[in-house]
Amino acid sequence: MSYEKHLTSQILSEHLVEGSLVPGEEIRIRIDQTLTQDATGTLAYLEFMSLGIERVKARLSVSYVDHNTVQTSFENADDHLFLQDAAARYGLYFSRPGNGISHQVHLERFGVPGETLLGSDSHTPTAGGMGMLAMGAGGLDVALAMAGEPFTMKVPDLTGIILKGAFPPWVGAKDVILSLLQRLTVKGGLGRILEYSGAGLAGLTVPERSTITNMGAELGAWTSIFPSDEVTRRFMKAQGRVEAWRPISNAEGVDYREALEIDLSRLEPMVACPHSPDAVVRVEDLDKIHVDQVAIGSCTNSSYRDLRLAADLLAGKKVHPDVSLVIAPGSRQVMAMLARDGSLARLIEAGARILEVACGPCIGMNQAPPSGGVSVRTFNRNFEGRSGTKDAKVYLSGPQVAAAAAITGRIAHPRILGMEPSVGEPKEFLIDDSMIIAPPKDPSPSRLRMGPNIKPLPELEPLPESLSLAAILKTGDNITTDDILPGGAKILPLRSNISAISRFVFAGKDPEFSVKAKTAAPFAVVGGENYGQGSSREHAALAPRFLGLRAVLARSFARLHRANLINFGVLPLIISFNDYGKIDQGDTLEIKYLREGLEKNSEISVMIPAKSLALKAGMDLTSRERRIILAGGLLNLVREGLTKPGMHARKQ
Ligand code: MIC
Ligand code: SF4
Repeated sequence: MSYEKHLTSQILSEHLVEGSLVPGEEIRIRIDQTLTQDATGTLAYLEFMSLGIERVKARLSVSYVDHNTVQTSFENADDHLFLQDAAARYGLYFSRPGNGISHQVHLERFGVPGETLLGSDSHTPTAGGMGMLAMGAGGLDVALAMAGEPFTMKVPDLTGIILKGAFPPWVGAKDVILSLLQRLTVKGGLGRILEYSGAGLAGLTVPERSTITNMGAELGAWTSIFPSDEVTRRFMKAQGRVEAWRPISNAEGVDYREALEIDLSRLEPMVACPHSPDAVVRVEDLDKIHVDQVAIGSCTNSSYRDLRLAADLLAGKKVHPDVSLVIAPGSRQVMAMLARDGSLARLIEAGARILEVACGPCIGMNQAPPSGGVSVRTFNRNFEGRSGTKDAKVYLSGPQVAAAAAITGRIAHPRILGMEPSVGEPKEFLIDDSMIIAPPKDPSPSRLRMGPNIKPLPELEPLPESLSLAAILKTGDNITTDDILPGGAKILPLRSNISAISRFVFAGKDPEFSVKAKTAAPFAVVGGENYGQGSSREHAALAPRFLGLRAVLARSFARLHRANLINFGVLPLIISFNDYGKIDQGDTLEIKYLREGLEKNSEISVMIPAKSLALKAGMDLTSRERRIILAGGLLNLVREGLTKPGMHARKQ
């Protein structure tokens, strides 16, 4: 495989600061753009401020407010003010609450093909739909990118996804990614970038491509990317930004060591069943399922075209009396266009409940389903309890299946609605950037309002020589960051206050977990495969660390969560299937000569004295990662100016 000729490698080469483009090697790349959203952003700006840098150095940085928009108390409103002030002081664009979901707005107003984007949200790869190399990261990594530091990553393997044919009626972009999830599972993309190519591309608009790259996050992929072509040019022209367009695609004759082909014409409407995005089946294969709620929106499916399609399907009909239909448009641009062309009126007349332009129900920030209820959502995640209702059953689908469910009250093939309306891409989008505040040209130290819930970052201790850890929790496979630190309207407003939010660590599994953890500290958690899948929220690493977490022993880790654990000085140890079986919740684990073992990056011995057992745990850490853990976290290391490879950790 010639790595240099691929789309991804062209972008990586243009941005390479250090290292060589060999899969598995560590490289450092220049980041052109960053984005944050409010739920991860407050911590990211606190981290940025602690670096003591006066102005953002990335070419373009945008701070969005889209998650915590329900203001039942002062916390979220205070966070919004802090973020607005921080943007003005440090030189970022600020997208005000009400302007839209970061990923949708970024596509519309800021994305540039061929550039790199690092965002403190796992769905940052949405911008891969327009040919950006867009990656999710923890807030601290994004803070460093804002400070002008190159981003460190391992060169991922590439998987080619070759698209051919065109969609039959009632099938759309969501069915492409759902069928990939069915084939590859939530672990299928680990360590890989998915590159899309083939004759089928021509029929996919940028928002459709972005639905696919958005949900590449659910495959566990580093990111996903489409070429930038004539379709991309048309999209950017319609957004009034054609001057920022450039073509970028694979060179002639590239091949992939691993490639999958998808014939779009053979796809059928699909749904992901509770409680995992890869529990995918054909709609036709489901028995009759009664639906209580339908939600259309989220960063996956709330482009103008998606919502216009839903409005056209609902036109002249009424929402089924047993169903509550909610609509959350992805951006103010989308909402305004729906209002102007009459789609909004059609949705309202059909009986839809119109929510504000934000993440809303996707993160449990509204519209939790009824107890035991069934919700059909055009979203990307259906993890247990994420909707806010523990026993709800959430199905993920495209807008066609969702509209059919809203009208009929059951999950059914949308062909029962008659003919699929044809909805094209607009030639011109409605452009009004008045809800985006540009940074002042000459920043002067301006005010920085920090409400009482915004607390300083906790100080973290360096790694000790030995650890005696209580294994207070043993989990199964595919534990999500929503399991580790849930979202929802009660907990999300505490994102700026680590001490307060730490009370909710693993609260869905055991409401007393944080109390037990504090008593048992230092402690370890034992996990199965793909530990920490899902969100980029670094709170899921920092809050347990604050309670006393020093090591997670798992069979494998999701990339983003692993990076966040390391950034906060927690050891991600890899154990075998056999050893996983030998550890019980409640065991005490002894690890000796830790610093020495880490400096050598060798396997370390984990003893369970009560069982007279000695297990081997792998580390597979890069030299930079080892230095971060030894220092007790990335901030400690950065403060000492020791982030560059080849530099030695301080002696403690
Ligand atoms: C999510 O979809 O889980 C979130 C909420 O957008 C997260 C970020 C967060 O937890 O703030 C993500 O995907 O990274
Ligand atoms: Fe927001 Fe949901 Fe997208 Fe996360 S997945 S950014 S919560 S809309």
